[in-house]
Amino acid sequence: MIRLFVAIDLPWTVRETLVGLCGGLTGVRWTAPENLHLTLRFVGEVRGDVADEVDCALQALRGRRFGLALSGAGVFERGGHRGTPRSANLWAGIARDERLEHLQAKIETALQRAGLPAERRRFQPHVTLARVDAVPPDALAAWLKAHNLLRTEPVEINSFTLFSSQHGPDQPVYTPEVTYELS
Ligand code: 3AM
Repeated sequence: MIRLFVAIDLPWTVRETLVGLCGGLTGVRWTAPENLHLTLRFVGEVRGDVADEVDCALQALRGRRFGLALSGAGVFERGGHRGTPRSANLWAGIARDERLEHLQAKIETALQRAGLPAERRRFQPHVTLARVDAVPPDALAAWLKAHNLLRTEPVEINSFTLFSSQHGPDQPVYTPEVTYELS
């Protein structure tokens, strides 16, 4: 079995900006610079033959290049009882771009054709900057206020990548398995 996801492997200029945001809070686990990515589709644990089907489907896809610009920051809170989140992620947002949405939709269609169940969650393009463990709400609000005006110039993205993910001692280890060119 192999754990896979489809993502944009971010150019170093974008990573540098993101790394600059990763600080100023305690009680969070910042994403390692090499792990920063924009997830297009989480695939999950699949058998080798399914991974081959996924690769074939992605090879056949014709996607267009697009401009990726960072836009704002936020927090996703998940799960939990009685208003206490089970987990929360801090993220940097991606400016709306039709070609990015189109690419994500094509990937979704291709993977369903390859036999994967449909993704139910709406696509909310973001880069996870940190997992939040225990941050005082005031400190989190101040961090968000300081960063939600973030805006960068678009950088052209000319490929997307199928990554595998393995547990690492501290952070997961993401390995680019196949890169697909955009035209
Ligand atoms: O890009 P982000 O960090 O939001 O949270 C995981 C990460 O997303 C997500 O896939 C990306 C690469 O690991 N992920 C992990 N398990 C997941 C699951 N069971 C998941 N997404 C959906 N369902």
